[in-house]
Amino acid sequence: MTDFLKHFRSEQLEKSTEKVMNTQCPYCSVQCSMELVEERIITRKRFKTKPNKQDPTSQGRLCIKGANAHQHAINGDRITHPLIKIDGEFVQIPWILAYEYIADQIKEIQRESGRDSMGVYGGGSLTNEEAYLLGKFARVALKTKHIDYNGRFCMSAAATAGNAAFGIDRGLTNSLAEIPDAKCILLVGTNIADCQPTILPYFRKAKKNGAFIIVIDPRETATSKLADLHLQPKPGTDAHIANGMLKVIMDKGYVDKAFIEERTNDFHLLKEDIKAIDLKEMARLAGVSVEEIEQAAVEYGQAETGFIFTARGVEQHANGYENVRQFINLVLATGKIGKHACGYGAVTGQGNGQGGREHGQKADQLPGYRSIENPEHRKYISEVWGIDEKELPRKGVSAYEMMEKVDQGDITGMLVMASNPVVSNPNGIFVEKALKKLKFLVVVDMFLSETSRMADIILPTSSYLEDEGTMTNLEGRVVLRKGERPLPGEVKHDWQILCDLADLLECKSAFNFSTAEDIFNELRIASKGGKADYYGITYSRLKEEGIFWPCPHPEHNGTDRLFDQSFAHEDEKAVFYPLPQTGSNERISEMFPLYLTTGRIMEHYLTGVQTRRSTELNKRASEPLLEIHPETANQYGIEDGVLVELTSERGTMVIRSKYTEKIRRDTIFAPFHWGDSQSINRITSPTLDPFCKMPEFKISAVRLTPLTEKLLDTSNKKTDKEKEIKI
Ligand SMILES: Nc1nc2c(c(=O)[nH]1)N[C@H]1C(S)=C(S)[C@@H](COP(=O)(O)OP(=O)(O)OC[C@H]3O[C@@H](n4cnc5c(=O)[nH]c(N)nc54)[C@H](O)[C@@H]3O)O[C@H]1N2
Ligand SMILES: Nc1nc2c(c(=O)[nH]1)N[C@H]1C(S)=C(S)[C@@H](COP(=O)(O)OP(=O)(O)OC[C@H]3O[C@@H](n4cnc5c(=O)[nH]c(N)nc54)[C@H](O)[C@@H]3O)O[C@H]1N2
Ligand code: SF4
Ligand SMILES: [Mo]
Repeated sequence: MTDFLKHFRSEQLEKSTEKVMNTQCPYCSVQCSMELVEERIITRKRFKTKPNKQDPTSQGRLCIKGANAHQHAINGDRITHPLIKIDGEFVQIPWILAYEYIADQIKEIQRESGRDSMGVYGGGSLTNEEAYLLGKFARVALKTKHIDYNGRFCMSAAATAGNAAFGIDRGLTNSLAEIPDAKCILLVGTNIADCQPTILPYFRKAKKNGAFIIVIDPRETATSKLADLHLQPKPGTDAHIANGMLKVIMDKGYVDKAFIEERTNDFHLLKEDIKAIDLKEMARLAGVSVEEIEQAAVEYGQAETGFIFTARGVEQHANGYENVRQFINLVLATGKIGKHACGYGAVTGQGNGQGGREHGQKADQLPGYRSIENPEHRKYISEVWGIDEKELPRKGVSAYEMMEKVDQGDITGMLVMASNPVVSNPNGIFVEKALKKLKFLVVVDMFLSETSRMADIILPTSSYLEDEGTMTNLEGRVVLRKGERPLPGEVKHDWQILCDLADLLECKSAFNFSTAEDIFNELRIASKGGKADYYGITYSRLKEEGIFWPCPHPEHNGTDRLFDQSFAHEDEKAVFYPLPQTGSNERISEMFPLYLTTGRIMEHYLTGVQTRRSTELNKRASEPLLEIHPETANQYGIEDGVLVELTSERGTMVIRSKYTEKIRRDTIFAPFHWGDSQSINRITSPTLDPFCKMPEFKISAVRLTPLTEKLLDTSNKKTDKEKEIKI
């Protein structure tokens, strides 16, 4: 380097500035905290992330998504001004005009067709404060019963099962710190290595300490590499495995009779039925061997301590609720709960998937996990909100059912905040068509997503770097997210937008908040005495460690392990569930001969609106890939790496094939992180679980056509006659 260049370089470095922001990854439920260092060298900016070693959950780890999360927040695609659609084009509009237009539209729609003609659709990325405020906005400012959120597709099966079995829905019953001491761990339909990568070391440690790890997943995954035993069932058959395991556990005498007697109800309802089931039949239905079920049962049954974890692989089914209940039956029958290194966990998905499902975004719910149909709960919340109880709407319908109501013309206006329903709902083609029928759609987002681009108005919101608030991680630990970056352009926080709109809807006094902390202080009171009691948590208490709810008063240390002494039902007992009654309607047939299951890859997050805008992540995975066994592919004339059309009864989508021997021959797998013709939800089934309204994302009957062949064969006629093959 010449002296001149050396001199220039050192001057340049002198002129560089550094800004350090404390933050948390916006993506999954681990909520890994970090420092983001912004270096400015003359006009160039450079970002570096440093994981926070003091983080009690991530213990100083970050995954590839967290390390690159800022790339979407600083992306030039960010919407920084309100936009209104005029003649099909978005143009900037001042906030005040946008607000006035929205308020006028809402008033007109509600005058014309009643209060419930407005729908509100929320998301699990919102902070607790915003999720709480969105629920209040729907009930108090819009006075509509129609509110639900994307968590319906995420945690609803486990949430409903947890409430019914234990009387409370907190994803993990214990803190992660107890995992390394467990002697047997069942991971059912959960791919932690790709979906919550920074907590995988807890499981590795358990294995090192001698734990026997069982994975149940139709695919070999990065998680199943940890397994001592991997069962690869047909999608949708988990309940058969759980029931088979319970039979073995009962036959071999591993049941904890004292625990069942003292701490549970209804064991008698399933005892005889389980005795009568045929293990061979369970194995046949699930597509695994009797020996595998036996070994899993013996290992779990005889272990001194143990955990069962379930996630969307078990839950996103038409019988997802029952699936979860069958696994909880195993936990209860062996008494492995309420003590050290023993428990159950529904592995929460979204950043605030846990908190987002506690404070009133759900159709039937009020803050603190109160019920909107319970007279005492209604009275309490009406008082907190300063309204007449009679004014408080009753329960509405679930997320996908709202789309049906849009289609039927019962809902004609909608506010979407923090979701991309066109890509994440099942039966996506129908959903897109339905949303086109809306008279008015307003979307609050950071980007032009597949949904926001359909809006009449888009309001620009803050990213995780800018938005302060609390998040509740997968452990049930409430943590404080700092919003240290200044708001770009004219962007506002979600909560500010709700307060401003409420003002124009003549509800100013109920939405008179000037900070996120003000909202949290109201949430504390609204949740007081509820199941998800946050009353004892304050911003000043939320330092590095966070606090586990329930935390009923400011001197309380929070509750890291649940059910030590009692369950949360009135009689303090947990409840068994009888044999399952329901199942999937999806049948493979001559026309649709394969099972499709869907899920995630490490590099992308949900519908990809954020991660597809991260250069680094997009470089690593730029299109969806269909995982298919080479033998299956050969059968349908599909080469490796070619475009394939996937078709179900609902529609078609296009995807590139990727050979893998890690999947069952009767099953194919696709991620759902892409939109438009690459959206897998164009073909998924809208059948909902009757208990919790979870769609069956994890099973669709489909057929494959190589795209070139299809282009050549224009007739492509298949008979409508389907030969049913029972699952
Ligand atoms: N990289 C990444 N991480 C994420 C997310 C993301 O989009 N990307 N999203 C977050 C969110 S919101 C969520 S909900 C979680 C989801 O976390 P997970 O539930 O772990 O993720 P999935 O990939 O949906 O499904 C898990 C596994 O279920 C298997 N599976 C499919 N069908 C069945 C079945 O019938 N039975 C059984 N036993 N297994 C089956 C799939 O093969 C898959 O490996 O991840 C969170 N973390
Ligand atoms: N086939 C199939 N479909 C699935 C699943 C599956 O496994 N298979 N999983 C389901 C699950 S578990 C989930 S959780 C859903 C998720 O589905 P979606 O709700 O559609 O999730 P996202 O892609 O996170 O959409 C979030 C949108 O909100 C924006 N956003 C992010 N943060 C904020 C914020 O703080 N405020 C506002 N206003 N906007 C924000 C993002 O830019 C993005 O456009 O998908 C479900 N759909
Ligand atoms: S995606 Fe999840 S595991 Fe990865 S850094 Fe973010 S919060 Fe942590
Ligand atoms: Mo989720």
